[in-house]
Amino acid sequence: MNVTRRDFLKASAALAGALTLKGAGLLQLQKAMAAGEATGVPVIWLQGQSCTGCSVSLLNTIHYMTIDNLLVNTLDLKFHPSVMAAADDLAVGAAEDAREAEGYVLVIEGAIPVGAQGHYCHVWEEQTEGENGEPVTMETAFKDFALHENCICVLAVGTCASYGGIPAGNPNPTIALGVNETLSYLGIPGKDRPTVVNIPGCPSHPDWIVGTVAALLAGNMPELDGEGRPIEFFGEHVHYHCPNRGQGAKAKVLGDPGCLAGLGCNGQQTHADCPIRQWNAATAGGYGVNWCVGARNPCQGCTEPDFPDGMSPFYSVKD
Ligand code: FSX
Ligand code: SF4
Repeated sequence: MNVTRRDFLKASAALAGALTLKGAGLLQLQKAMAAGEATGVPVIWLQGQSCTGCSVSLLNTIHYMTIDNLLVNTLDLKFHPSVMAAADDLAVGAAEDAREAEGYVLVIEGAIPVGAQGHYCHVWEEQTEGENGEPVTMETAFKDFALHENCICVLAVGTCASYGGIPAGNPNPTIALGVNETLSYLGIPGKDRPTVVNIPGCPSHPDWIVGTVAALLAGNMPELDGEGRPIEFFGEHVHYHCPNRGQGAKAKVLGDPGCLAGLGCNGQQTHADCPIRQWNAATAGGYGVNWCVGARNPCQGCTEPDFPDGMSPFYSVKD
C-alpha cells in the first residue's frame, strides 16, 4: 500500500471531521502539501523511557508497506533519535523547526517520567547559538510538542508510551506514565487534549503501527476500545485464536506440548491478534512466521495496561 500525497489531500477533510483533529495544524499541512512544499506527513518521533524495541520493530515493516516506502513516500520523518542522520543542534533544530512550521503527527515511544519534578530522562539540551545549554527532559519535550497547536494527533507506540509499561513496573521509582496518564497528571482538560491513539505491545507489532497510520491517512479514525487501542488489532483475546485452545493437552513443564495455561499464559486476558498475524513477516501482504506461544512461551500479556506487574509472574507452575 502506497499512500500518495493526493490520497492524503483527498482524505484530509474526512480525517479532520472524523478525528476532530486540531484544525489549524491540519489546514496548514493541507496548504503546504497542495503547494508542493511538503511531500509526506510530517512526523516527530520522541523517545522517553524505553528499550528502542518499538523502533526496531517498525523497521521490520513489510505487510502494508516496507520501511523505505513508508519513510520516502508517505511520512516525512522530521526527528527520530535513532534513525535520523543529523545530531546535536542540527537534530534538535529540525524537531523545533518542524513543530513551528506546520501540522505534524507526534509519535511517543517510551514512558514519560514525572518523578523528581520531571528531571528524569533528558532527551536533548537547549541549543543557544551552537552551545549546549540546560537539559530538556521528556516531560518538558512532551508538553512542548503534544500541546502545541500544530500537533494533529499523538500516536503512543508501545506499551511504555501507552500505559507506562516496564518503566512503570513496581516500584516505579521515576513515576513513569503513559501519554494519557501524563495528560491527566498535567491537568490538561479534555477539550485541550490532542487526539491520542494507543498502539501497545512490548514491542508493538509493525503492522499495528503502520496499519493505524495508513487508516488515519485514508481518513478513517480507527475504532478504539476502552483502553484507546484500535479494535482492528486488539479486539479479541489472544486465547480466542490460539491453536492450543480446546486441544485438551496441558503442558506441565516448558517444552511439553499443549496449552500453556498452567505455566503462566496470559492469553485469556490479553487483547491482540498475535496468533493470526504473527511476527517477522517476509513478504508484502503476508503474515509472520511465529509468535510467543508458537515458540512455546506463555503469552506475557504485553499489550495490556497492567503489564508487567498485573501479568506476573510470567512463568508459573500450577497443579
Ligand atoms: Fe517499551 Fe518500546 Fe517494550 Fe521496548 O520502545 S513497549 S520496553 S519493547 O521498545 O517502549
Ligand atoms: Fe489460551 Fe495460552 Fe492455552 Fe493458547 S496457550 S489456549 S492462549 S491459555
